[in-house]
Amino acid sequence: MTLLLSVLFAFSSLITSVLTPSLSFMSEMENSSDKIEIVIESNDQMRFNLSEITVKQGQTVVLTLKHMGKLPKAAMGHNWVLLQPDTDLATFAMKAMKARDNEYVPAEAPEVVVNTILLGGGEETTIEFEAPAPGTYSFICSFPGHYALMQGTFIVE
Ligand SMILES: [Cu+2]
Repeated sequence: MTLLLSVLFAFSSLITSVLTPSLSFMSEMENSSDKIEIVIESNDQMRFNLSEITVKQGQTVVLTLKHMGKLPKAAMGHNWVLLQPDTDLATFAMKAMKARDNEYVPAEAPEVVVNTILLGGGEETTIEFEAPAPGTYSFICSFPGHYALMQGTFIVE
């Protein structure tokens, strides 16, 4: 079955590459498998609009965080912090709270896989990173008091 599918796939790829100009074929491949673009919104009600994000191992993740609110960073700052599987969120949030000088991301934190800068209302930022090893990760906003409402699951398949 698997062999048949691969043969079929190879055949259809061949047809596609014959029929499609090679440049657009390549960019199609990039969007569908090598690269995934994610947009996550946050707001003045202290919420993300996504609670689960799924990517594939080795994919280049291009993640844009948008702050759709109006409140300034000092009052309603939001970031997106990806944490290693099994991180205790309450413990990490406590540590993050003390890292005010580093926008609430502890400088030496093995729990942090990757993070964005801290945004105020109306701002947005984009980060690009390689999807880590397969597993179930957590993401939070590490601004003091936000993680309880602003958290979600990041799955790498
Ligand atoms: Cu926040």
